[in-house]
Amino acid sequence: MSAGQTPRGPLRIRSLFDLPRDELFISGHGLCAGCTAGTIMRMLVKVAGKDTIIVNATGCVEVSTTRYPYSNWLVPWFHSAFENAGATASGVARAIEVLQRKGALPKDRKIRVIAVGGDGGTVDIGLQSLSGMLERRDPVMYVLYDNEAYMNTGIQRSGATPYHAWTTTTPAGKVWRGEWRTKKDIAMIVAAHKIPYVATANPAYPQDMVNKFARGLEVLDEGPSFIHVIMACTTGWRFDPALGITISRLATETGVFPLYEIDHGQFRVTFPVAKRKPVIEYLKLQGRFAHLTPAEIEEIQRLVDERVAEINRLAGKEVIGPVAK
Ligand SMILES: Cc1ncc(C[n+]2csc(CCOP(=O)(O)OP(=O)(O)O)c2C)c(N)n1
Ligand code: SF4
Ligand SMILES: [Mg+2]
Repeated sequence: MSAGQTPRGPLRIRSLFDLPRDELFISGHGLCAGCTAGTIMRMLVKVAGKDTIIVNATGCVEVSTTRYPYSNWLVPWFHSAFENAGATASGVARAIEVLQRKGALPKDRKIRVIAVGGDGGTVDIGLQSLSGMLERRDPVMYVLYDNEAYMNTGIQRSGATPYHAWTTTTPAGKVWRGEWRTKKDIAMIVAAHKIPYVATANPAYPQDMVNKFARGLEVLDEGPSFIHVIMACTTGWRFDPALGITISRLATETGVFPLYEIDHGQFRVTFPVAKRKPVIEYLKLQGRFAHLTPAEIEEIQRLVDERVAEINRLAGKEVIGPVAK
């Protein structure tokens, strides 16, 4: 397959060898060693191909990949403000339509617009802008890379920060025990807009992730798509930089971050887990959870169990099993 071709129909990329060899997101960026964002962005533009315009909200990916006068993107790339990637991407997508209508661009040229935003820029300050984009049915695929805090500005909590996680604004001591609110369920908030395609993805399962990117692009003729990607952050989550993919995989193996898609209203878990690993396996590798007591870990396990029960209810059967004893 060459760059620019997206496979038709769901689950067409059977192996990573099916992906184009061309690199459209290249080395030399300033992301921290061990940051999983680079892998996600590289795969994303491989699937999307050359006729892609990226609209990037302010955040780690933006600052680390476009240090003037250099760029790691070999596709057109647009820096939007922190709060309006959705609206900016809408404008770019509609401008392409106008240019095609007026004959300034060939009508049959498929140019895809992808918005990329962090969790702060998506679930908090950019939520209204995203919701407007979804409501208008603008042809944009929105990719949320979720590292669960405002990392670029120094690890402040966001609406996506998980329960009990340490951040600089939710410290861990005698009184405060890290974040005291639970993580906002952004994929379900987006799904409530009834758009053609919503999915969760994880770079530890690259085949599943790239097929979701491909499907998200494929449905754009009908309306927007949204892919929520978990993004392990070595600096903010405080782990050994070699462990990014191991920790990402544990997020799904423990049920913390289930992998599913909602394709035209059809809910499907794309990575069933027969026996879950206990949540402590995920927590113990990360310094942001180092302060937890056994009782607090139990509390988190109970929340994950509840979440898994909810996913199984949506699936109509047990696709994610109990914790292995
Ligand atoms: C209106 C506005 N407020 C604050 C900032 C400062 N700011 C830039 S990036 C950022 C955090 C971004 O967090 P997130 O979206 O989660 O992306 P990450 O840095 O984690 O990749 C903040 C607070 C800004 N650029 N604009
Ligand atoms: S702070 Fe986290 S998200 Fe930002 S570049 Fe470093 S590892 Fe990546
Ligand atoms: Mg973030």
